[in-house]
Amino acid sequence: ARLATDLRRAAAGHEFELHYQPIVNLKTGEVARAEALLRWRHPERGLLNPAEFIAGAESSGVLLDIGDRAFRQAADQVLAWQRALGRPFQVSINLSSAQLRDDAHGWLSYVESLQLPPKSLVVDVSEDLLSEPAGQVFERLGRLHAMGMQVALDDFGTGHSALAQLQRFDIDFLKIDRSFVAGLTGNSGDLALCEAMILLAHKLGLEVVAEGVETQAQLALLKAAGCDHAQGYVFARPAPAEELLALARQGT
Ligand code: G
Ligand code: G
Ligand code: NA
Repeated sequence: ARLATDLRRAAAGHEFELHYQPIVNLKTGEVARAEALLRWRHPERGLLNPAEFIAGAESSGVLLDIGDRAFRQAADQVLAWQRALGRPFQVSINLSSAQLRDDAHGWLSYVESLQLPPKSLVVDVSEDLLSEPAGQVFERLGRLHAMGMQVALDDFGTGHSALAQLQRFDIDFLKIDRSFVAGLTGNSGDLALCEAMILLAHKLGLEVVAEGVETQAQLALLKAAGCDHAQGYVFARPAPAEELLALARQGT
């Protein structure tokens, strides 16, 4: 209850901000997209990562409000960057399954009102989405696509989804969970799993983003396996919007 009260106060007081991590196109080296990640600038505890508040925000229902504000902010940001860069740029933003289902807070209508250029936004949803009743999810993904947005399946390989569900839903990107990337250079079989996920995704017409890439050795293995995009500390940590713009200008 204390956390819920804190979170509501924080949302109203604009204590939440978005940091952005570049997503690098491994074929061209270009930074043409970034992932928006929520941070809580707590008055006493400093800058907090989602791990420290998302679960509490979700269970207390406050995440619908916080996530909605974050979504609007990311949509405004992508427009500003496209104007500053004079070229297409894409921002991906995380949505909880509850947010995707519930548009009571109006994030979808807000984005519609902006009339963003196609492919300005990617919605990152968890693999658990695939176990939801198909009708509702179809309808929602259809509306996102009709607006020109794309959809990425986050943390792929860690959930409980049946592979059969993958081809039933209209998804554009598959994001390989960083736990597989972390094991790439060991003997764990993670290299085989990454290669198989990339092959599967490509067969289904999806592009692949590897998450949590920390070393040049991991990067080289992913490139050799045909991975399309990567993000991680090897390129940059999540950082405030100004830093992302500088990276997007210079490429990598
Ligand atoms: O930044 P960090 O790696 O700690 O983020 C971890 C997770 O927090 C993300 O994978 C995502 O599930 C969640 N998250 C981050 N930003 C947002 C956001 O803006 N909205 C929602 N709903 N979840 C977010
Ligand atoms: O679940 P999601 O993919 O949104 O998680 C992103 C989280 O991972 C963020 O909290 C971000 O700060 C963190 N992150 C980003 N790049 C790296 C990385 O290269 N290594 C590790 N360990 N974490 C990363
Ligand atoms: Na994500």
